[in-house]
Amino acid sequence: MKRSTLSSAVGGLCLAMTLQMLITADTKASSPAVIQPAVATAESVIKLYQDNCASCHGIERLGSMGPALLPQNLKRLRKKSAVEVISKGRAATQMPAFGEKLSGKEIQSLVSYIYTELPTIPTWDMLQILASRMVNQSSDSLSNKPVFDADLMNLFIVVELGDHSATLLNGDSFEPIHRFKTRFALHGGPKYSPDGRYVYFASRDGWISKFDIYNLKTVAEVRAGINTRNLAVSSDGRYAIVANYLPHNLVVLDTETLKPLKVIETRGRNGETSRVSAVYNAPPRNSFVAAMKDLKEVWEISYEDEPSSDFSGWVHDYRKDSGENREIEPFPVRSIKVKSYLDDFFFDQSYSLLLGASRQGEGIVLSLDAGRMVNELDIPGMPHLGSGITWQYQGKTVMATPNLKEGAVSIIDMESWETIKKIKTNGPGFFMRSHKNSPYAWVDVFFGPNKDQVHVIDKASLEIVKTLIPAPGKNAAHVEFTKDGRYALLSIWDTDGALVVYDAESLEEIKRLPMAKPSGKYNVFNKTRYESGTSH
Ligand code: DHE
Repeated sequence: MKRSTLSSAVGGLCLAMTLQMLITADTKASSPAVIQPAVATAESVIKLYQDNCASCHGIERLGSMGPALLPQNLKRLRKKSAVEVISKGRAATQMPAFGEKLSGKEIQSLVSYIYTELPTIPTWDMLQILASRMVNQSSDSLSNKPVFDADLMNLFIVVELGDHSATLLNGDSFEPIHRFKTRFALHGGPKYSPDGRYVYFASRDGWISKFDIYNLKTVAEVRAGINTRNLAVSSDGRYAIVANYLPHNLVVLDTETLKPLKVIETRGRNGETSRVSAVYNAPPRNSFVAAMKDLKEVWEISYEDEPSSDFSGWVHDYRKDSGENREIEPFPVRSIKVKSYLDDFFFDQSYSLLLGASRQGEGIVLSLDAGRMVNELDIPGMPHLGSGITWQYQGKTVMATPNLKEGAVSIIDMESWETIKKIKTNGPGFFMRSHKNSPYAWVDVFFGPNKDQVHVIDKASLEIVKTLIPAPGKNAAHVEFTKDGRYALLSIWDTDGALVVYDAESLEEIKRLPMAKPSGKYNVFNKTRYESGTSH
């Protein structure tokens, strides 16, 4: 298999020219090499793919709104299951069912097609990342004061998927301050700098955008991957890390310039590479923690200037020299073995425990300090731990997580790890939220006939006390609270949608703002303070 790299293309250029090329934004370099389909593939399959799959999975199968469809990204999906996914759709994703539209033979041929290697493995290396970088405005020419008047800690960014935009919202008046274009198909929560001035977005096709809230401008962008999961920002605000499905790597960026500092290939102890399920910042540890989709390993990546000795056995030792006096490179990796693949995870509030699960529901409690599993997590179905939250219940800390397959919210005691209660809901849910000042936790019913419902759970009695239907027939989902927890903001997830503001105590509607398929909303205070009721 031939590898195409930009570095070989520029191999003949002198260093000065190369550097110039890297500094200048090169839009051509912002797309991975165009891949020609394998000669042996029948034209009809290609047409079938282009007509039915390409709009979400990319013309070249490199992923866009949907994941890349290449053998190296489909390792955990048997061909038989792939037939099922195409025929019946995939739970908890935007993947529709094609069983009615395509014949069995057509589905089979599509499956063979997506498991066929591309003639050239696309690369997206350090040089390509650097060459994709665009700086729209230097920070020297921008004001250090906001160009609007508002409580800077009570601002929200609301992502609108309908027309690939975002709105900066005043969290006191609930008036939009500014609406701007984003990259195509953002996914995962945008992440703020610790002071809340900048917000970083990741799109599914790898673009990272830095938006200056004070000046209402996208100041820099870089394409960090071909098919991206999410990004995290370090506690000191100096670094961002991007988790990719394609290539199989993590990319560390300098947040000031968005220049790539390190590309960490996610190659495990068994020599195989893996997609990254997700990466998060672990504030007290000064590290990023990542779960792997195709490896039974969790990685911790230190961003300390002088990483602790825990990181001296960094993962690349498995492949390289492990001499005792070797210097530790920046962003060293510590790999912890786990018993199952982790598709999703979150932390306890001290960040010493990682609570993770595969989409098949094999849950674990991992001690990051001890570097080993300390308990099992009883969460069958398809838990959505990325949306897990914690609160105090009868003197204990409990965690709660919605389930993408079952109409239930599991409440788990974080000392005994026993399920205290499984609250039955009117269908599987995607997102769960609360706030330390609120007596309630909110969970949506994202899937099924009751997708227009949102349950409000009393955190003291663990009972559903109200079920809201803000827009009958339209998907209602994803809640976020204001800084003080007095108001809860909810999305009507529809092209002709809205953001609905509720009084979080009386549960009465306060305001409704029309929006284009608003998805997530992110409060600066709650996010930068890692509030226990919200995602991190
Ligand atoms: Fe997400 C966050 C994984 C499908 C909307 N989603 C996340 C995160 C992960 C994840 C790991 C946490 C990253 C972060 O915030 O930094 N999502 C997955 C999947 O594995 C899944 C099921 C399949 C997939 O397509 O990748 C999936 N997600 C979806 C959707 O279909 C949603 C509803 C629409 C969309 O945008 O594609 C969706 N995911 C979101 C949103 C967040 C998110 C809005 C941020 C939530 C938050 O409040 O932090």
